[in-house]
Amino acid sequence: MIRTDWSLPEIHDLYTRPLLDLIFQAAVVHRENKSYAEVQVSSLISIKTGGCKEDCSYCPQAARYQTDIEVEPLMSLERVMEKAEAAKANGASRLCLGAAWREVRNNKDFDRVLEMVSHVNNMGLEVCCTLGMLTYEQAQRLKEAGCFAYNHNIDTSSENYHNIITTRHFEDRLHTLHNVRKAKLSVCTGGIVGLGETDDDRIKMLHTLSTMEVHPDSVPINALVPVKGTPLENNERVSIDIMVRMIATARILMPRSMMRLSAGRNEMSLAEQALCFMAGANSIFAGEKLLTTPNPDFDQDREMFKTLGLTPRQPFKETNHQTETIGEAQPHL
Ligand code: SAM
Ligand code: DTB
Ligand code: SF4
Repeated sequence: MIRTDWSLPEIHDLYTRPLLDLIFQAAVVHRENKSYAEVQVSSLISIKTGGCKEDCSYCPQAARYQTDIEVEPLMSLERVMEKAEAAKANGASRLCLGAAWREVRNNKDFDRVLEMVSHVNNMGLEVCCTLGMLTYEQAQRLKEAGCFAYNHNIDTSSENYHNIITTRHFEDRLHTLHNVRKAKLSVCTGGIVGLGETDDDRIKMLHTLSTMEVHPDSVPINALVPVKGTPLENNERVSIDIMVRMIATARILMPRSMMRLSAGRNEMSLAEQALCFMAGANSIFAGEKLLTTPNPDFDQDREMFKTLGLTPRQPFKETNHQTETIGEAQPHL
């Protein structure tokens, strides 16, 4: 049964259960889905890198921090297609186009992004975009161009938000997510652990996600990748049990959503990742780079899939969504 009325004490009780009990409970929920051994392989392309106006304290692409990132203009369509072909050849079924923008503007750059979306969709890949804040009209234009999903993370609890980002509000994120849902794009939203948040913040973030009117279709759980020059550069790595608790609790709360084991895999052993898959993760970002930081390469992940008996999920496959939108977005071939 899908519930959107979870209470904070209920989520607290799940999140604080003895770890192995929690993993077992989440694994039982996960195995009710007959495709539990299928993992979505999504690849990222940073189509516009660095120079962002926002002050997200984890992000190497914020213009105000001195990081080693080279600021680059919007990538050409040709370059995006080359990278998309390579990702497809390596078994990716979804391609996520990321831009270091505060918000989308109705200009030539957005027109070029729409072209990229349309071309990548025509290759038979699910296209996801993450371009910052979006109006309803812009979300509709993305949908019409063939975009499948939109990623827009809430990152942390509403209470902790202002400690991490001051140039926009938690409600701005919710507003964009509302526009995305209304335009019938698949909703991808999650957060980061390791920002210096408390367990309470993590529980509140899970509460926000699991009490949305409709659960997000996919939920990325990122572990902070600390980058030199950002305010969080010296944050300590959170221990693996936090990552596992987040994924397991999210799996129980949102049984039909894709749980993406996102940033931070480069620092995780195979055994640690295996625990995350056991706890209900069924999606990863693959390819040697996330947006600007290193990630395990395709070969490493192929090896991991072989060892753990996982298989890559095909694009545009029906999921047990609460919404009707997902099966509809077929590639315009
Ligand atoms: N600019 C757009 C936005 O903020 O929505 C899209 C790109 S932004 C880099 C996408 C997401 O990446 C952020 O919301 C955050 O959750 C995640 N992220 C960024 N830097 C990260 C880091 N150093 N470690 C982990 N996750 C990170
Ligand atoms: C998400 O939740 N994680 C991805 C994707 N959505 C866009 C980004 C992770 C970025 C990690 C830092 C970097 O590589 O710049
Ligand atoms: Fe800009 Fe997105 Fe990075 Fe924030 S997370 S600084 S909005 S690129």
